[in-house]
Amino acid sequence: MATARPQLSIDRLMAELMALAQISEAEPPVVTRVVFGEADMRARAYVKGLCEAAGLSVRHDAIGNTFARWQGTDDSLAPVGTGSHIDAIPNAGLYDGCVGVLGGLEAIRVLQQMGLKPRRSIELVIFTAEEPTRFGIGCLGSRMMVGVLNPQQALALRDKKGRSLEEWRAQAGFTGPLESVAVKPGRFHQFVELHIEQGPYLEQESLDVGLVTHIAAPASQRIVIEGEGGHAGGKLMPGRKDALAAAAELILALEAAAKSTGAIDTVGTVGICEVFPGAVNSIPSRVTMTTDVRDIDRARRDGVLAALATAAREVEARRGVSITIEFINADPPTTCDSAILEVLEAAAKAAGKSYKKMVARAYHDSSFVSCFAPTAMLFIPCRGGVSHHPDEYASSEWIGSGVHVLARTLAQLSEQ
Ligand code: HGY
Ligand code: MN
Ligand code: MN
Repeated sequence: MATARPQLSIDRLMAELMALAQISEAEPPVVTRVVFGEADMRARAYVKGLCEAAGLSVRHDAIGNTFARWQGTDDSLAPVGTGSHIDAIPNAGLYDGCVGVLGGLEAIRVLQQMGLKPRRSIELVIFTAEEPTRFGIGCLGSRMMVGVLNPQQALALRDKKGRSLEEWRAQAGFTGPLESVAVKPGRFHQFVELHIEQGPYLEQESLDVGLVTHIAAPASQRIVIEGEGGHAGGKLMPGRKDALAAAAELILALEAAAKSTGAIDTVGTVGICEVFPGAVNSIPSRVTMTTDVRDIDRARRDGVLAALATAAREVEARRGVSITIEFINADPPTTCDSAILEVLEAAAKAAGKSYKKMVARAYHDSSFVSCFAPTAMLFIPCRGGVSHHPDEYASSEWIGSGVHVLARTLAQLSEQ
């Protein structure tokens, strides 16, 4: 592998990415593909067809995690894994996740075309529901593989209309006990995920790829603020218990706490804020909002959450409202595997690609795979760092570099 130069079919890969992007709940080029919805199911079928055309054997688990396997010569050895997700939040772009799935497939096809006979099988994985859109929690499929989301917790999941995970799963044709999703350590020998950076740094520094050393740790909470409603005109200001005004103070407290850690890696926002009754001339009596706080340092992140809890108690007492804070998730940060990073670095050098080591600020399925297998991530630039938006864009050169380095890395890992 060290000498031969992989011949990517980049035109084929770009055409597949564009074809996948057409499978959307929204008008292309906007991509919306929420787990278990009609578009997600068509997208899964499309990618499965490509994998089968490449001679991979495809199976899925009870939650729809899909495994496309290129059989190695020594079946007694744990496979090498690669992959990502194809679900997409509303109003998204076409590269988030999909570059890792279709780019991973192209890396396998390149190695096949070069005549490699991998010692360890190589498995391409499509994880179910990396995005939190439907059930409010991200990385549903990879979380269940680890067991940090157990079957009982999964059975309690519902979408905004109250439709259960079980109903959605059954409709999607994924059956079997949820207990069967959890995997044992060693399920993969090693795992590498190719993904767009979802940040501006590789492009700004004109670098080909990023070798991810750490993945930031997300925590998400649901906050409900109960005040008192009333007529926006008739009820005078003294004594009002305006739930949205209280929420505004908490949102600013969260932002101040994230900014005050002194570390650029601490981030926080409130992405969802639902106001009840939501009438222009009615004082908000209830607000339900969802926080998203991240850092690569768990203690710093948890310090922000503690500051928010303190602010909530103070606002509650001063405004006479009641505030409940419930965790949705609070995941550990990920340290990527140094041995895999060495292989990635050697592969980048052999491929003549410029690179840097860096932090992943979005979370990824790799955050959870790292709980049961040595894991690392490989980033490619995305224009302006834009992601989770139709303007998301990665050039064929950037994608080609990522696939080239991934192919070399998978070849190396599959021989270990
Ligand atoms: O939110 C995230 O970090 C990921 O893109 N789902
Ligand atoms: Mn995403
Ligand atoms: Mn993603």
